[in-house]
Amino acid sequence: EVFRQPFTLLETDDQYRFEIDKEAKRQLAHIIGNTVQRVKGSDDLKDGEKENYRQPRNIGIVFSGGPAPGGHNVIAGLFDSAKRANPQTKIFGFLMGPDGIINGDCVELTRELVDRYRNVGGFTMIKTGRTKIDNREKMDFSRETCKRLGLNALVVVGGDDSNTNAAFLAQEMFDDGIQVIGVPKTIDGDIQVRDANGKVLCAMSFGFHTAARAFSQAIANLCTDASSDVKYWHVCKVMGRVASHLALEVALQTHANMTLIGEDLADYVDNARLEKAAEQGVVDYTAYGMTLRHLSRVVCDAIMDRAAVGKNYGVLVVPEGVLEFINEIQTFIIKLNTIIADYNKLHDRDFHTAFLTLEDKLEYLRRLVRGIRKDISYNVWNARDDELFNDIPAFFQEGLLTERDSHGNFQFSQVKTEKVLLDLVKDYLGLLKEKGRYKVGIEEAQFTKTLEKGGLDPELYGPILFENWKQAQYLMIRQTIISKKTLKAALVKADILGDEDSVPAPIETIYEQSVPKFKTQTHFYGYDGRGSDPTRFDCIYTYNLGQTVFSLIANGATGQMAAILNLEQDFARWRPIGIPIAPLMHLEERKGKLELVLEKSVVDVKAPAFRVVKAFREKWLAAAADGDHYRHPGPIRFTGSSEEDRPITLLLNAMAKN
Ligand code: FBP
Repeated sequence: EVFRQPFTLLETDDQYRFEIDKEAKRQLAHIIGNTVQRVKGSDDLKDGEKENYRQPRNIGIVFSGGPAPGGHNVIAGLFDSAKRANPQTKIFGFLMGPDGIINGDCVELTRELVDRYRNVGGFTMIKTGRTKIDNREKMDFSRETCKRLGLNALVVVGGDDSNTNAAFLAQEMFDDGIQVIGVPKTIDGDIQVRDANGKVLCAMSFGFHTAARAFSQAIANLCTDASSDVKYWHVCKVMGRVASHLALEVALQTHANMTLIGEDLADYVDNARLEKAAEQGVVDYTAYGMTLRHLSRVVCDAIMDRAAVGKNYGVLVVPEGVLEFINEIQTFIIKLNTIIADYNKLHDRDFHTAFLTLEDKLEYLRRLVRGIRKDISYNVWNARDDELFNDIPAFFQEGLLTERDSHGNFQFSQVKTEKVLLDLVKDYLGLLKEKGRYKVGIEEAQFTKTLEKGGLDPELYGPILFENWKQAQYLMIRQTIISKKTLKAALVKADILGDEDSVPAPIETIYEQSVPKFKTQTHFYGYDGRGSDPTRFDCIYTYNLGQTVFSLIANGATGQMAAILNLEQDFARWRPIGIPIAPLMHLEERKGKLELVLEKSVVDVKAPAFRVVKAFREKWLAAAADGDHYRHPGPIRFTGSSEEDRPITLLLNAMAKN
């Protein structure tokens, strides 16, 4: 509605409050006083204002960070409204992300080019990159580029780190009169903005819905496959560098048997351990949060519960960033970040190029423990760390020692999280199998089928063998059958079989069927969903974001992020706004030191979306003889309305809004 009118204007909305970080006040003085702006439609403007609104402008736009479906429509929305205000306005697209700004590499976007990419996924039109404009030199180059192009405004389409970049650029170019506007992008869905009183300003970044729907379609297909050939556990790692929003949405969309939510694991409290410590008058802080081993046991329990009713298959969803929520891993990451940063500073050399092999890196850590290297961080890594670190598989050690991205983030997408977890699960299941606790009973009907498959007449052999079968099962449970040979020997000993050669065909399969095999297939849902064409929701959302960006620019704003209120409601009720970025920033550990960044939003375990998943957990695990409860959202649809036209987490969490 707002954008149907020929002009827009901004109105301060003073109902929102922010807790402002002292450092943000100091470093972002020009833009820290910004307030929330409502974009209103207007039929007419006063004389001077009209000219101002319609003045020809040069606007640059850049994609920053990972691709997210809908980015091209942000450009289209901006292009259309800018050209409507003045056809002389020029829009420049910076190539390859922030590098394009630093190197002055850009193209002017024509209508023909913009039209070609409307509603198309990816960031293919101008590409993207992860470079951070984080030092004086890069800042100077960027400023020079903007001035050389005569830019009135620069638009940064990106995630939390990119909007952090946008705030610093707005501060830097304030005196040059170059406005900088951010756009909340990321499939991870972790840019969700609320004010200090919990009032929602941005409920969801764009791209999240599409990626979640693409992952859900594929994972629902696996649920169908798993429950058809009933032999695999499909382990699906789902993107989301830190927050588990995508995994949560997938759980709601598919009802997969088990979905881990990192934030929930971090919230875990081992009450028994706390009580035991309290008896001794101490507080055991290790009782807070889940350990990796404990997590593997939780997964094992689920596998065993299903196995107990004959279901040796299932679908497990693991968020990419799950390890970030495991205490011991988080501690490793922080300690290693410090050690690597200290090394780079002290030796003026890069840790990752100085130590090429894993063994070299491990030796460096060992030398810190032995006190041979008195580097700044030698007391950060102690013997206990070394011991725990040596207990984890080499490929994971390697993962923990890989290079951080340019923003100092640990690159979870490079670590085989699912393998780390599965190896522990397999170890533990092996242990339980040995103890005879991981087993499955076979029903008479299933046994009859086995007889038929073996070419034996169930009528004739059934009554005899079924009697014996019970004994065999009993033996297996009691005597911990660990191999087929042992089973046969036990059957011979119990006079169920004459000798090993007279084993009837079905007995061959008894072992196969009664000692469950934990067979897995692993999948990674990430880059594919990022490249998907946007859903109708994301197409409309992003086009409106583009128009909002232009309104903010045309009305002189800077250091603001474009957003839309009421995303959970009908499109007609959406309200475009500008959110001040600086008041959202806080200090966070990056590359071993504290930096001012935009706060990431993780899953709120008290919010309705998670509470629903928690309430249905047991049902979806379906550890009873009746069927599973999978849900099939189907493919992404571009026309018509369907219950999937908005993220379910968005709809549920809106119930607790404001
Ligand atoms: P953005 O935050 O930049 O949108 O990227 C998110 C993401 O899709 C994460 O889920 C994932 O960890 C990361 O990109 C992987 O990208 P890369 O391979 O470039 O690190």
